Amino acid sequence: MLISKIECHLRDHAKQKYIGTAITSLGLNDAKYMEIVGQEFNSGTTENEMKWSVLESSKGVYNWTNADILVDYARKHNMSFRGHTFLWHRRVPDYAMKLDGNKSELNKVVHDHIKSVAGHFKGKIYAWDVVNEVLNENDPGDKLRDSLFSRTLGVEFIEQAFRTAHAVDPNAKLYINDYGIEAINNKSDALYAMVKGWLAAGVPVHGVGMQAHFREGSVPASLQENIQRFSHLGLDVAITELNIRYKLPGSQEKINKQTQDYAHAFQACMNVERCVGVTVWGFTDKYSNIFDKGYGEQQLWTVDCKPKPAVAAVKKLLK
Ligand code: 9MR
Repeated sequence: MLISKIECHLRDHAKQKYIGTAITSLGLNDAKYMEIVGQEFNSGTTENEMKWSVLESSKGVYNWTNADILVDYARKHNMSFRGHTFLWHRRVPDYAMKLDGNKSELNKVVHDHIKSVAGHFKGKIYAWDVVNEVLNENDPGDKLRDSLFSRTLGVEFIEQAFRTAHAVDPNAKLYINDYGIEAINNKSDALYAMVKGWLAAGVPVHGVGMQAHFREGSVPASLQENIQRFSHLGLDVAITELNIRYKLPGSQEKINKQTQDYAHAFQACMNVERCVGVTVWGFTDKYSNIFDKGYGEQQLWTVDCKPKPAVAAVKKLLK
C-alpha cells in the first residue's frame, strides 16, 4: 500500500501559491537556518544581496557571489525566486548618488544597472521588484517620494525601468513594491491611479507588491478588498515582506494576537485568486533586525529556530 507523503511543512500546504521568505547570507553557514529555508518555503528572495550598492559598490565592479549562492540554493530545493530590487532610494552606490542633477548620465547608469542585473539572473527570477518605495512615506503619501531618481529623472524613471527590465527578461513578472499601501487609503489610491495609467499606456507592469510590515493588531481590515481591487485591474498581487512585530517584552497574549494577525494576512491573500503568494521578510528572530524601536519578535520562528504558534495557524488555513 502506498503511504501518502506526510505534509508537515508550509510549502506542502500551499500548492497554488508562493510561500516565500527573504533569505540573508548571514545564515549561509547556519545549517539549521538553511534547512528550514529549503524545507518550509517554495519561494525565496534575497534580503539585501541584490540591492544595487551590494551588487555593484563601484561602477562596473560586480559581486554576484552571495546572490548567486542563494539563488542556486533555492533552485536546488525546487524553490522559485523573487528579485529584490533594481531601484530603491536606499542602497544606491556612491557613484550613482554623485549623478544627482545629471539626467543623461544617471539615465545611462540606471539603464545599465537594470540591464546587467536582469541579464545576470535571467530565467532564474519569476518576479522582480523593479522599483521599491517610490511613493512618499509621509501623510498623505500620495506623492512621489523625493529621491535621486525622481529629482533627476522625473516620474518617467519608473516607466523606463519597467520597459528596460521587460526588454531584458520578458518572462519575469514586473512589480512595483511599497509599504503603507496594504489598506485602502490615500497612498494605495495614488498607486492605483498610477498603475492604471501605466497599464493604459502599455507599460509592462504586471504586479503590485505589498510589503506588510505590521505592528501587532494593525493588519488592515481592508487588506483583502484592496488586494482584490488591484487584481481587478488585471495585475498580480503579492504580499512581499510580511512580519508582525509587537512591543517588547512579549507575552502569551501578544503571541496569540500575533498568531491571529499572521493568519489574517495569509488568509487575505489565499482568498484572492490573483494574489500569487506571501513572502515573509525573514522567518526567524535570530537574523531579524529591529527597525521599530522597542518592538520585535516579528518572525514566524523564534531566535532558536522553533516554530511559533503562527506557523501551525498558517498551515491550517493553507490547507
Ligand atoms: O531587512 C533589510 C535590512 O537587513 C537592511 O539593512 C535594510 C537596508 O538595506 O533593508 C531591509 O529590508 C527592507 C527592504 O529591502 C525594503 N522594505 C523594507 C525592508 C525592511 O526595512
